[in-house]
Amino acid sequence: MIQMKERMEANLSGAIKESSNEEIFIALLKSVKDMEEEKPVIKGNRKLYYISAEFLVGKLLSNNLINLGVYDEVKTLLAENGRSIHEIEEIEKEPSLGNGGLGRLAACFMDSIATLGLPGDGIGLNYHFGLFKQVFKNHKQMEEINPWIEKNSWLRESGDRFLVHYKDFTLQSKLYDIDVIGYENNRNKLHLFDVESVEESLVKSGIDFDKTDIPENLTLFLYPDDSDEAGQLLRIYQQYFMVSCGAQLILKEMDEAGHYIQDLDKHVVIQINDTHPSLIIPELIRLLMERGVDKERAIYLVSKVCAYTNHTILAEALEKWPMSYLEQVVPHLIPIIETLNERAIKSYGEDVAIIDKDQKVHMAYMDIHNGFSVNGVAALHTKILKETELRKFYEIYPEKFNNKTNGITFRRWLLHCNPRLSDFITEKIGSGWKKNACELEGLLQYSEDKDALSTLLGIKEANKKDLVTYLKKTQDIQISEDSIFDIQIKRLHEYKRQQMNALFAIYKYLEIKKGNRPSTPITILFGAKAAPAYRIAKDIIHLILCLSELINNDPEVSPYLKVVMAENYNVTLAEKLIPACDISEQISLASKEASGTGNMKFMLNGGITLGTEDGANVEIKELVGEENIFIFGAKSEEVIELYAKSSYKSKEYYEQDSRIKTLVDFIIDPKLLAIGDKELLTRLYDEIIGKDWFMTLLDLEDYIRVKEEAYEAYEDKESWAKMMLYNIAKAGFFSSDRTIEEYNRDIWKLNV
Ligand code: GFP
Repeated sequence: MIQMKERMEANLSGAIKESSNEEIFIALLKSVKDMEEEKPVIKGNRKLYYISAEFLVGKLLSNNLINLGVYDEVKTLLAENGRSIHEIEEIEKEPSLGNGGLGRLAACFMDSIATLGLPGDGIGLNYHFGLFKQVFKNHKQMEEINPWIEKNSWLRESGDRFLVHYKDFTLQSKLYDIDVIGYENNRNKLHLFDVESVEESLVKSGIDFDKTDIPENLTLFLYPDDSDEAGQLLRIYQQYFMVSCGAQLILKEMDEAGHYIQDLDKHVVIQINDTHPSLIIPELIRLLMERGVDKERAIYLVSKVCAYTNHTILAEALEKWPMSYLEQVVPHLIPIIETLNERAIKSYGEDVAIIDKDQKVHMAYMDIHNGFSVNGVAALHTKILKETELRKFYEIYPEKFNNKTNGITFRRWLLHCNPRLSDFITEKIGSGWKKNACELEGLLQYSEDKDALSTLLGIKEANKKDLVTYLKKTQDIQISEDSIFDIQIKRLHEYKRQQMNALFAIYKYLEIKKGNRPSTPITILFGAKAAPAYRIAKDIIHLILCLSELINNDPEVSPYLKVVMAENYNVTLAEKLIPACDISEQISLASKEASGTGNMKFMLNGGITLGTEDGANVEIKELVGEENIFIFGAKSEEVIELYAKSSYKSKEYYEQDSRIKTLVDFIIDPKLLAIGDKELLTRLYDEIIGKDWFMTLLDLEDYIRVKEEAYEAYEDKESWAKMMLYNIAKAGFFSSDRTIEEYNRDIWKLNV
């Protein structure tokens, strides 16, 4: 095998010592791409296509070096030449091809699929500016473009080009591939489709652009604003482009492998990740018919090939496209969708129609009727789908429903992001856990070992120090490494309840003002982007930033409490925050967070969960036991009932609990109004008292109580370290390798 040293020499014009970080990065990129190309592509008689609007892959250099087994070699080579791998890593731009958990899950899955040696490619879009870049101005979120594609990147141009027909024009696709290397295994591909005519200069100020110029704007952004008709049409154009290219690629690969089209169901399985790719169902039927397959048979084949993953029960996130919009964009799909709808009604009645009375197409319903598997992403979520949200469908197709609790790749979320902890684990229990995550349980034998526990605390301290330095250097944020790091990082959404954490910050601020100082200072850290058109979410960010300004500049309070919101939260930042976390905030309203995956990342890195009984928190609790997690709040059955009876009135909580009133009133306290925007703060205040759709005030008191308990527990370092150890040892279940094994065993059936 060619050594990295030789590869680097071949790709660098000068010596490593004398080269710039950029030059070294490019040489490494080229060397790694060469190594990847030398790896065989994983093959099999049956292949998976994981189709998703998002693939939040994160930076790829270290990940790929680890999976290729050369990370240490490169690190040493660079160190011998006086260079640091971490500085080189900084050069890489993070592709922002995802919004949150959904996209990051897809990236973890790609890693595990290749690691397990399964033939499975990703299909998505090559957004030039990805999701927007978040900047804070006047304590508000502003959006800017987030370009990431450079001359030298991980993208490889593939020769494949397909024609995509719309009502008024045709576009030709251009395909880029990114290699996905399994850990000590071979190679799959992530296929990202693009269109040559895209014009980046179309974006004028911020992230505004002409939404009607489809050939020029199609792959500019992930999730362009769809608060108006033009935005919704653009999303349909994007989705159709992705699925049509994907379907054409699948059929091309069938041909190349010499398979008969009639045997599609033997050789292909398509996992539809959320509803954005659902149009692949009618498109694939159409393409099969174009090739002479009879309509009934085409519908049959597609229904044996497609499987659907649901990631949310929030009504607004379950896509429903008006027929009239589909007619404007893809009229050739209409007869097929109508046929699917008629068949569903004929067999099972109007109740489960795909097209509703308002002439809207329910994408999830189309998936359920015309796919062979429907899965939720955590035990509780799947239960809710079966019993409540999709009950009618579960009654018709009980055999289709199954649960696949999410997972995360330990390569990125431990080996790469927390080398100290990863080395500690290997030293204690050997390296088998890297391939078989359940071996982490071996750590439990150290639960009474004072040395091991104090080493664990030392690792956390060192990671906290690193984070302090990083935040200071990159964002000029000053926090104390001696404080409790209490972290909430995730998409900004009312159901995730960052606003409840902000109300806690107000409570703590007022307590300290009264002289009730915490034994250990507290740092409450947030990281979150709000969708540009999501007004309340942006108001919550505004509140947090105003609180941060007030609290951090108050000399009476700031030695004991800091509130910080890191700008432009992304995968790179998560990799720094997670290893340094003491308390992991997982405080969604029970029943609303399908799973969560941040909760798993924190647990694996020794963060202790403070959470509701929601999503995968429930499974974390079962694994670690009540004594190693802080649980609070209403349970999902209670919440579901409150919604069913419309009986939750936030105003009653506000009026009847004087502490709640004080905290909510503080949102419009003159001190905050002097910092922030009166209109925005008042709007949020009114929203919480008048609506509070995700029941913040229902759980606020219990949240304060249990969070105080967690802070108190932190004071006993040894028992805290034991909790950390327990959490790490029990995290093996959440390896995405386990999740993918289950998908393969129950749904994909590859290599059998
Ligand atoms: C969504 C759900 C999460 C879930 C992920 C992956 O992510 O509960 O863990 O999908 O299944 F909401 P976000 O939209 O929160 O990013």
